[in-house]
Amino acid sequence: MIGILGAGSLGRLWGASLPAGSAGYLARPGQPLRDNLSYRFRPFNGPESTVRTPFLRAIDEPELILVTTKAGDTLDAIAGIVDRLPESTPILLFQNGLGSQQAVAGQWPERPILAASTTEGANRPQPDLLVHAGTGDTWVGPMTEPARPCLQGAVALLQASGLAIHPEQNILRRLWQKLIINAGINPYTAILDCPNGGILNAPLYQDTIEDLCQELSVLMEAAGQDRESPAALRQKIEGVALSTAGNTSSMRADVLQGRRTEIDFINGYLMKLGNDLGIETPVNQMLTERVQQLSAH
Ligand code: NAD
Ligand code: KPL
Repeated sequence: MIGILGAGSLGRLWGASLPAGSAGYLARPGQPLRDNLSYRFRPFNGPESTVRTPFLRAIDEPELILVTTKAGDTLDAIAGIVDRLPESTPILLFQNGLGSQQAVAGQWPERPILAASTTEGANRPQPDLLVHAGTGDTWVGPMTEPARPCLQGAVALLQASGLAIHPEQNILRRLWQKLIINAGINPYTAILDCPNGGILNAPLYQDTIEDLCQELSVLMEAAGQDRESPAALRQKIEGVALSTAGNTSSMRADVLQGRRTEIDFINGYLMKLGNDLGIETPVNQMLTERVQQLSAH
């Protein structure tokens, strides 16, 4: 049985995609016990159906935990359930950005902590409706030493979902690549209140993207990642902005719905890294502060 911590969009996508009976949600400590969670599922292709996924009982011993909370909730969410898990149970983190993964690995270095980078897209236009809005790929890799021997087993369990899952020894590299894209698209969409493609002609974007990519390039190299030129990073950011031109980014969606954004784990993470390494990051700082002003922080 796979345990899912965080029954939001991504957690429900896993609940709907894994074979019936192979996954269940972990209740928050103190949450009244329910038998199951029932919701409508609109797959990427095919007809809508109703999914009913159980809540795990105290006696259930999940063989893998998927953590699908927002980055800012992740440490507390795991702290709430970790004592009931054997030390050998792999914990797989699905958060966007960086910072939360290192915090969890640093808190529980003796546990098998894995991280995923996924380009699957799921959202909930209504509380009881889960939409699989975009199919993609999911890479899974180790964040702590004890996770290395668990990688293939975790990937095999997730492959039963039919989604495209791949093992990745260097998961930090994947997370950095996604971070670059999110840092170059998400805050602009939130500040400008526009879909991803709408940022490209906006003066705010055009006036700052070159300096942002310069900061990203220096930070990546200082963090031990392969050096990529500012022009190459800009090309990647604009390629994704164009290929997802009509999409509402997760950060814009959070602002529109009055939810806390993940800015502290995207441009905020980069700003903090710059502070720690003595690298100036004025554009990351400006974007972080402007998004923080828009949402509940
Ligand atoms: P979401 O807000 O829809 O879901 C998070 C869920 O976690 C919520 O239901 C919330 O109530 C629950 N939660 C919070 N604290 C908890 C706790 N202590 N115990 C149990 N549950 C708790 O967010 P999401 O869109 O599912 O995204 C989750 C993470 O996955 C984010 O970091 C996001 O960036 C990343 N991600 C999401 C998608 C996507 O398509 N939705 C794609 C890639 C990455
Ligand atoms: O990952 C995304 C997000 O919205 O968080 C992008 C790539 C910007 C697609 O919308």
